[in-house]
Amino acid sequence: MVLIDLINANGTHFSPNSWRVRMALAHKGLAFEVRDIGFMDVPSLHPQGEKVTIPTLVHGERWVTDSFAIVRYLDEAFPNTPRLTGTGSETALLQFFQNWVQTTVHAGLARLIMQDLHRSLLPTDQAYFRESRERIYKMTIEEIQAGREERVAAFHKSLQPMRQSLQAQPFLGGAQPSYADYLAFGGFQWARISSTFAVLNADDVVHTWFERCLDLYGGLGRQDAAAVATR
Ligand SMILES: N[C@@H](CCC(=O)N[C@@H](CS)C(=O)NCC(=O)O)C(=O)O
Repeated sequence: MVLIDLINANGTHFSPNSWRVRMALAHKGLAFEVRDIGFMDVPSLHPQGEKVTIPTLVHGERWVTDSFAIVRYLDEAFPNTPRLTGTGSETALLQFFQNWVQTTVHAGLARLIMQDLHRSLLPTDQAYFRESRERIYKMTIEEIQAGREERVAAFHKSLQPMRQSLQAQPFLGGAQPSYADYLAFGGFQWARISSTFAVLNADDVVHTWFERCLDLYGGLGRQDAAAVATR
């Protein structure tokens, strides 16, 4: 299996949606290779010209794009490994949580790290990234991030649903990590790799949970992020 993943100028994997899949593969104990690309490579990736996004998993002849589709595929293709999606209603609830992660965690973090993220990208990706994000946000990359010191408290407040769960249990999944943990982890890992801005307070249970997630699977998250320290 080959995971196609984005790298930044350090050669570090930063994509939040790819981190979900990396953690899912580790949870299942599945080995994989990685093909490193930049944003500019995405449109020409698929041999028959089909539209793909990152992450994309290639398993033999099979191309699976979209992180949730990849995790469902892994559950089907490797039925003897620990499952991450469940019955119909469990999977629907996970998708609801993914929606919350996108609209609250990713959207909140984006406004705290956007300029740092832009600066961390491959030089060949920066013009495309600026143009596409400025079109979405209808403001400059600099304006997206501006005022973050004043806005970070509102972001912390928005995490209250996670905080309440994590005050009662070590993982969103309970005693053990689940795909819900990897969904939220991806966002915080994206911020950690792309920026030195403290998006969480050290005394926040969400911070403690994130550190716990970084320790999973032999410190998988810390290994890939090690390049940040040498930036
Ligand atoms: N729903 C998809 C979203 C994937 C996605 O948007 N990936 C981003 C990178 S994290 C991408 O491919 N962007 C291409 C671009 O912006 O040109 C998933 O969960 O995998």
